[in-house]
Amino acid sequence: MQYQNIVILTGAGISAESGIRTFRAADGLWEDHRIEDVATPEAFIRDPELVHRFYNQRREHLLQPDIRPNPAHLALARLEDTFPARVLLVTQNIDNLHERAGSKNLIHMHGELLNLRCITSGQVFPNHHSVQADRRCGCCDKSGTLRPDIVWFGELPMQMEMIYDALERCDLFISIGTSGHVYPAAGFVEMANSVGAETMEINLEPSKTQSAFDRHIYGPASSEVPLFVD
Ligand code: BJW
Repeated sequence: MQYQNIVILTGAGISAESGIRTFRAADGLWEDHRIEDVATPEAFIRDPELVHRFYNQRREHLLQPDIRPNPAHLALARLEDTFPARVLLVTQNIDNLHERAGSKNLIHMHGELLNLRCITSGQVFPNHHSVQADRRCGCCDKSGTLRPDIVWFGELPMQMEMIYDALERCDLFISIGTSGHVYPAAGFVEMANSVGAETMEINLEPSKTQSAFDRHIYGPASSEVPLFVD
């Protein structure tokens, strides 16, 4: 393979064919929920019960036995297996389908649905259960301090230093299944372009940032990603 450092960014579109709703489609999550009500730190202060209910429903859905990694997740894990140390996978998704497919060099830049964080200590706890807003925290023994370990609007995404470092060194950047509406992820393609990397978008339709990419593949991720990888 001609590439030494590959950064792959994934978004909700890669998990759509596993049965997880995207955000901005006509049947997407933002059709039923207002961002300001469920995905901001202010919403959590105002109505923690509502925010927990939103994430409880999504957690319960993710843990259904029929929700599994699809051929696109599996193909990315194979790519990493074939070229270890050359592939960094950065996902905006909070599901666990990449790790279940076998990806290891993985950053969840918008957090993880199966983790809770104590707002007092910052400690992160794995959690597969529904959460009530008044649940007592195991570390500080206070109630109301546990929040989903998710990056909401206005909050700093996770592990940004490591991501920027990888982007500065990459020679191939691939964006899969993301609409390009949310920053800073939507700006990664420009960073990759600025260091001379080849850039490619794989998506069902042209994204908001499509003009920034050198190459485009339009179609369902479950067929297009394996075709590209294998
Ligand atoms: C398929 C398919 C199939 C379907 N096959 N494809 C400029 C610079 C920096 C920040 C900003 C800026 N301008 C504004 C901001 C602030 C804000 C922002 O971006 N606002 C915009 C709306 C304008 N950003 C933030 O607040 C972020 N924080 C931040 O900026 O901190 C400051 C800072 C950062 C860095 C350095 C210094 C300072 C935080 C953003 C947090 C996003 N959180 C959410 C919700 C939480 C997680 C959750 O509950 O799940 O994350 S919002 C939601 O959107 C979720 C997603 O991860 C994110 C992206 O959505 P995604 O994945 O693109 O999904 P969709 O639905 O939009 O698109 C799916 C695509 O798939 C479509 O194109 C389909 O066609 C396609 N598709 N089926 C292939 N089968």
